[in-house]
Amino acid sequence: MGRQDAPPRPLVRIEDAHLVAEGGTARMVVSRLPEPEAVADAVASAGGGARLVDGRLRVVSTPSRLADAAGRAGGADLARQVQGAVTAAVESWQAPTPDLETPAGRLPCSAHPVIMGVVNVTPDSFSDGGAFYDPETHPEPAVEHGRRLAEQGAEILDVGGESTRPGADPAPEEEELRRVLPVVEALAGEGHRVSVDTSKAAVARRCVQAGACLVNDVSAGSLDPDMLPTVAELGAAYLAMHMRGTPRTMQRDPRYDDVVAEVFDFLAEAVERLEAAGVPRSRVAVDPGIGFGKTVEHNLALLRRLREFTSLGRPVLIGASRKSFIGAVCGVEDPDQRLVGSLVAAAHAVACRAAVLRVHDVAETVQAARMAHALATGEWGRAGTTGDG
Ligand code: HH2
Repeated sequence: MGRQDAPPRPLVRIEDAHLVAEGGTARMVVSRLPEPEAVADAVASAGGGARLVDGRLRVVSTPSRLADAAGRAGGADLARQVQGAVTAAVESWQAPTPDLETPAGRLPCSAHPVIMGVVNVTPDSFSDGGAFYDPETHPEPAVEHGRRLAEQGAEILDVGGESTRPGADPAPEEEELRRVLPVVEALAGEGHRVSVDTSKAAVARRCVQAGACLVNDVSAGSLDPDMLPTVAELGAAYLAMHMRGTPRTMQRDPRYDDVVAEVFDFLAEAVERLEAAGVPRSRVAVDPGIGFGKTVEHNLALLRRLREFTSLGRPVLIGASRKSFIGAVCGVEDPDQRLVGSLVAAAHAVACRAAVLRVHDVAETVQAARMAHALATGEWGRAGTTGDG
């Protein structure tokens, strides 16, 4: 049976599971459930609470009671699928973040928050456009900036040659390569862990061949059909981000019925799509895409309910640094002046179990993230070390 014909597996998102001990109760939402009305009725007839919202079943139950209800409504196969999906989601909600496998070794996401330093090699990025890119002196300012961020505690350097700020025009492939390739080569050559921020398969290919270990694709493969097969072939790690439309169009009146549900389902399906293309889950991280086709309210909802994304069982990256929703909330026009708001957002994301923070201000974020992690987990001894990867 081709993949197209395979029935979709239920997707389970845990909303809250404070009560979960062995077999305890969780508040969960199940998408892509066959016959959701029948399952909702079966849950209700067993005395449980169930509600259908946009075809998604919202239920307070235990994994086994929900599986029993699915069995009564849809037979043993559905019961097994639901049991498997719920158990995996509850386990991911409770367990430490899984590490990310990369060709440069394991990125240890479970031990402490990982800081990804932004190395923009663009003339037009929203917060630091042109600061590290001048065709005359290229690539030295960007390489020097990357070195400095690594010294300050960045464990990954994210090199990008195309601005994704709202309304930005795409950079031609040759131009993007001219910007990023020498920077990737130099930083990876010095032993730094490098990711390349690109939506173009050809750029990803050249940069991975030059030593990048992670492809950070804000389009999750939607802008270039060659992207997923290329990543699979190269054996690189991959970061799938949610975006509505393209950078040019994404801020034109974005609307969602339920932004958390829709972004979650998109990322879950992206993980499945990647797996089908030959990129194993162990090499995939996910990102809800703060500011990419979202209003201030959407960004706040995604951040407030960030922990729900741990049900995906993959490391979650957050890129909130200096973004305009921080400017809107705090009344700060200049992106350069949004440090305090950015640090609060970073600390909140860590408390909600974000594994990786993509930031411009590395030294300050290292301190905020260490403190937030220590407060959330009680662990502090190993924060900021590079682990054993
Ligand atoms: N944000 C930007 C760019 N790339 N990648 C991921 N995974 N997540 C993000 O939130 C993200 C990203 C935008 O920030 P910046 O690189 O500073 O600006 P610009 O795109 O204008 O270069």
